[in-house]
Amino acid sequence: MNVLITGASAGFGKALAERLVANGHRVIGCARRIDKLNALAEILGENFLPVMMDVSDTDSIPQIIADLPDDFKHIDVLVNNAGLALGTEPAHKASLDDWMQMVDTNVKGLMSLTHAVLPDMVERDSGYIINVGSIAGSWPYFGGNVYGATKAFVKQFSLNLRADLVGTQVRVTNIEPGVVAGTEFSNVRYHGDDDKAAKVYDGFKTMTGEDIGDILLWLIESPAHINVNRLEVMPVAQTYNGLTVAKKDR
Ligand code: NDP
Ligand code: 8X3
Repeated sequence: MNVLITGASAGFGKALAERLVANGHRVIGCARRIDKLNALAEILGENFLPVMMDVSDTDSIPQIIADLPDDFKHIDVLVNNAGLALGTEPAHKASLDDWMQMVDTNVKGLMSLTHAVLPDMVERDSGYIINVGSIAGSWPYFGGNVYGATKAFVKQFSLNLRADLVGTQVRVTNIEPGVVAGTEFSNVRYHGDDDKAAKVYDGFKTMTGEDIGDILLWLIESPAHINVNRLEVMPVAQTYNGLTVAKKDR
C-alpha cells in the first residue's frame, strides 16, 4: 500500500512509517523538517519518500500531491497526523498567535490534505483516511481551549466524511489518544521548556509513540470491510474526572 503520513519527522508519524516500511508498504513521509525526513529515508530506504510540506501552507498542498512520483501517486491511505498543541494557559491568558497556528495546522491543514487526496480515492472506490484526533476533542480540560476545539473539529469532520462516503469502499477513522510520552508533543506545547514538558509524565505509566504506531498499523492492515469509526485510547492510569464545582472558600 501507499501511505501518506503528515508529521512523519517525529512521534507517532515516524513510528508508523518505520512499521509500515518493515511490513513492505510504501510511505510518503511529510513534514517541515526535511533533514529529519532525509535521515529517516537513509534508514528506511527507497520505500520511504521524504516530502517537505507545511500543512498550514494550504495553497501549496495540491501541487505537492500532483508532483508525487508515479510509484507513489495513488495514495491508498492518508494519515492526517501532523498537529500540535501550543500552551496550557486559560483562554483569557492564551496567545492568539498560538490559537491561529493550531487552527491552521490541526484544522485547515487536515482539511486541505483530505480535499487533495479524497477525490482519487472515491474515483478508485478504495482508500482509507485516518485522522489523528485526541481525547481533548471530547473531554474539556483546563488550558485545552483551542487545542481541544480543533480536535473536536477533527472528530466531527471524520464522522461527517463517513456520512458523505456512503456507498463507497473508502474508510475513515478518528483515533483519539490520551497521554503519550516520548514524542515532541509536550515540548512543543511548552515552547521548548523541557522541565515543564517532562513533568506532564511524572509518576505514571504513559502510552508511547510506538504504542500508537502499533495501533495505527493495525488499523491500516485491518480487513477492508471493517470501519473503525472512532478509537479512544488512554493509558490505564488516565481516566475520567467529574465536573468541577467552584466553591466559595476557594
Ligand atoms: P510530535 O510533536 O512528536 O510530532 C508532530 C509532527 O507533526 C512532527 O512530525 C511535525 O513535523 C509535524 N508538524 C507539526 N506542524 C506541522 C506543519 N505545519 N506541517 C507539517 N508537519 C507538521 O507529536 P505527536 O507525534 O505526539 O503527535 C502527533 C499527533 O497526535 C498530533 O496531531 C497531536 O495533536 C496528536 N496527539 C498527540 C498526543 C500526545 O500526547 N503526544 C495525544 C493525542 C493526540 P515538523 O516539525 O518537522 O513539521
Ligand atoms: C493530547 C493528549 O491528554 O494532552 O492530545 O489532551 S492530552
